[in-house]
Amino acid sequence: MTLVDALSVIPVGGPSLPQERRLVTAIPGPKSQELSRRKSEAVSAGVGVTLPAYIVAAGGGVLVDVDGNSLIDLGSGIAVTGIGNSAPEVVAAVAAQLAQFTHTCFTVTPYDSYIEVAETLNRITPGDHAKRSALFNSGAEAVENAVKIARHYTGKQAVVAFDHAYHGRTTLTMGLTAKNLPYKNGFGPFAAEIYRAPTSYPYRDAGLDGVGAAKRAIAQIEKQIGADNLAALIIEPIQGEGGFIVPAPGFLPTLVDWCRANRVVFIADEVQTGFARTGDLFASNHEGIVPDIMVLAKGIAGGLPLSAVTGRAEIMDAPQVGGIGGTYGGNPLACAAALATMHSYETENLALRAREIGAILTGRLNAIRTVDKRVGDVRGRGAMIAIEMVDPVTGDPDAALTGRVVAAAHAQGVVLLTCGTYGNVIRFLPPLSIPDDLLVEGLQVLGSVLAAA
Ligand code: PLZ
Repeated sequence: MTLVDALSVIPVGGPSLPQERRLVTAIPGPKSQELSRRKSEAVSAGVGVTLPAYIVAAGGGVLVDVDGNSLIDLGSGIAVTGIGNSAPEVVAAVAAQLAQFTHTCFTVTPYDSYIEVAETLNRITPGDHAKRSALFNSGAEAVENAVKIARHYTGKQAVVAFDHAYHGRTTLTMGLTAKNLPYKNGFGPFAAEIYRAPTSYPYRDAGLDGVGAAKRAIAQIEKQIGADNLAALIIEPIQGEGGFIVPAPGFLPTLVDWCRANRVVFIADEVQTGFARTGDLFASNHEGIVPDIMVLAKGIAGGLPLSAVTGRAEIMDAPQVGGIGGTYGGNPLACAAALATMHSYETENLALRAREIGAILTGRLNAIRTVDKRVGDVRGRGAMIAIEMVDPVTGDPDAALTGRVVAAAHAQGVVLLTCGTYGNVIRFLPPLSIPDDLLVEGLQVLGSVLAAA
């Protein structure tokens, strides 16, 4: 068999894939380029692509493309495949469910796996009060439902989101999301009764501590909205798309206390931070906060589309029967995947693995920062770490440098993502199944492309 023949045999995904970076063509290779041409003819131009290498198999810490290149995965499909792509326990659980039934609609004729997912979420999320959960498909859909439930429970309408927030792309969630391009531009009008408050951004907030930042936000909310009109405050415990912004200590607990004193529902959007990613099962645990409602998605089901709203029983039970639902929410395949995934998070101590990955990331990235002042900040928790690229003299965001570095890393076979309101943050979200040596190799590539940029 020639090399070309060997590469034309599509490998099976999962952790048994060779855990190596292997470049056999330029990135993207000829087959990917042909698919990009078909994409532009067939797919809406509004659907963008970060790295146009078309994938045929993935697992452990690699993505294998149609040209036979093996790329180092430092993105997990945006923080989704925490337990790895095609993790064997997920494959087995979904295959077993696939042979039984694929769909009934839980709100027509139900099945037990939906209940078991809800029971698991109620048990593992912060707080030992009575809880209820409801299941949906996407993060945005879950955010929408969290807001609907909070409004119904409080009888109030206003919702506060924060600077640098990201909560989705639907009409309600676009309004909650802060950044105009690419998410909102031209898609208005946005939903009513959404207000924005200042956040805590320690790198750019010099001198303002967490309690001070919370007081600033609360003063603005009280002046401009009034707690009597406010149903909910929604916040990501670490802001994801906005730039991996970890708020100063005291910020989140002060907001939670104010919400509780004012009958405002505190919603933690843990869509990106959830499920072991930050080195704890949930980022709220690092802050010692107990949200009234948590919104969960991404890492919950090993790559299958599932999202959840979990919250205090009295809040979650407020809507009328039939008021919450949807055709696919809590699909049986996604529930089977979620049960296998959540079982692994608990029994394999993947939070510890996230902390180990975090130690490698922060150690190497801080070493780069000490010699390259264009790396202004290294921040994040666990396997959710980012660097903020700046002009070393003025401290201004440097989006152009960020773009050059990431493009060069892609060409070297390392899947890296950016984020940040100013487009100047490079984020690291490796699958927790990545071997150490592959992670280190990815960081070495980053170091060399940065030095050359
Ligand atoms: N809340 C905190 O991070 C999704 C967006 C990718 P959906 N983030 C990735 C993109 O460019 O569309 C996200 C999030 C937080 C909500 C969402 C929305 O989750 O599953 O993409 O709807």
